[in-house]
Amino acid sequence: MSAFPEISKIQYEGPETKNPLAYRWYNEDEVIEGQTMKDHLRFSVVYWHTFRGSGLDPFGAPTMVRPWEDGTDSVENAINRARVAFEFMEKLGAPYYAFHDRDVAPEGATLAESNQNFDAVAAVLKEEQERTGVKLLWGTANLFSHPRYLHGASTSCNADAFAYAACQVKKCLEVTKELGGVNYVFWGGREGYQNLLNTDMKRELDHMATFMHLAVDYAKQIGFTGQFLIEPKPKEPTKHQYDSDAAACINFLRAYDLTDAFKLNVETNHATLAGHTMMHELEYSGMQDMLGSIDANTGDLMLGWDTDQFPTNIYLTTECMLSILKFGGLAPGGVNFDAKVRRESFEPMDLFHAHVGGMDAFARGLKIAAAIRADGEFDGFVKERYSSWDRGVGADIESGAAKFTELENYMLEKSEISQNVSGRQEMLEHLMNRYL
Ligand code: XLS
Ligand code: NI
Ligand code: NI
Repeated sequence: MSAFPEISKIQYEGPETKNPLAYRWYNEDEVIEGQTMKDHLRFSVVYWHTFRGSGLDPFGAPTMVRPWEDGTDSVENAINRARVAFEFMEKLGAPYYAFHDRDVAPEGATLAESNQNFDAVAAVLKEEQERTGVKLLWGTANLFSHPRYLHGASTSCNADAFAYAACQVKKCLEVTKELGGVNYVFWGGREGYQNLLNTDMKRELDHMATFMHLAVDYAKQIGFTGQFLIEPKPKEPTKHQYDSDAAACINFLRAYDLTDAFKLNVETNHATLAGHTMMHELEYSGMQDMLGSIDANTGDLMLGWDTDQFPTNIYLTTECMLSILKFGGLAPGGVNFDAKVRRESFEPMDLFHAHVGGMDAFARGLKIAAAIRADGEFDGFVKERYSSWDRGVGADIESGAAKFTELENYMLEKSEISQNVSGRQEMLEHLMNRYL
């Protein structure tokens, strides 16, 4: 039985179409810079918001109408939901999905029961993956919802919480491998603090690093070859999350010798919560060869929390795609819609509107970014702006030939620096609009 009988496969109809449930820009086989749009974008649907989001907020009850749910926390309901999820992804034409262990299968009364539930649903996920060709972009373990993790998981003051979390990650790695997942994500959940007066920060960070090493070792042991990713976020649920931004994550990975196994999964809303733009976080990760994947969403800049809205702003998606193309793409990562429909958008159909809009915004951003790159005007401007480093004293500094003494001799002779040139910000912002 179909959960979305009124919806057939979403088609590419081109820029002129007025059909809201058609792609105007996302034409999966269209080749851009030598690669299909499908392979550039590697769109992924998240299980947690899309199939577990209820519309619950601190002020009100769930609002989502989901006729396929039977209202229980049973494995049977979870299996039925999994089939609905694949019908959705197939109709959307999204090639990937991502989940937490506890989104797909219910937590049992014991760890053993939870593992059994997970296996039972994973068998259906596998069957549906084979039926539809939809693949697993990444798996992750939910180490933050259950009360046992109230002080955190790997950074808890309670060593048993670390041990329990290890069991969950062990199992989730096994299932991710079994389902052919191409990445495995760690988002810091409650790894952070509310107050330093009760916190041994050094000890907590050491434990977090130990935890990551144990995961990497276990992946090797079972032959899981997917990419490990760490997802920066500065706050929420804790006041300070240890993985606060790309720079903090990269420093952590370097300090604890984890850079060989990890890259970053950069999320737009987390970037802005950290006081950065998404492009900043992408550039910072990319320049250090640490850009792995993105969680595509957007925040509301008027609100200081993770609103996880679907991205529709073409300026934003263009900036994202400029950075992504510059650093050679995301694979094996992808564009994962870690985004949820608003509480007021409660009909199943809204799930389609949200994803079609997000996918189209990214497809258009990709096309615009490729056009900008083909013209090369921005690149040319930047290259010229730094041209003093291509010759003379600049080249001598970069090569290491010029030390302080040589620089002093140079300036004593020259007496003043060569003339500065305008940064032309307004001209460039205007130029950007020519492509939009
Ligand atoms: C929460 C995070 C989370 C991760 C997966 O803010 O974005 O959803 O992506 O654990
Ligand atoms: Ni995320
Ligand atoms: Ni988030």
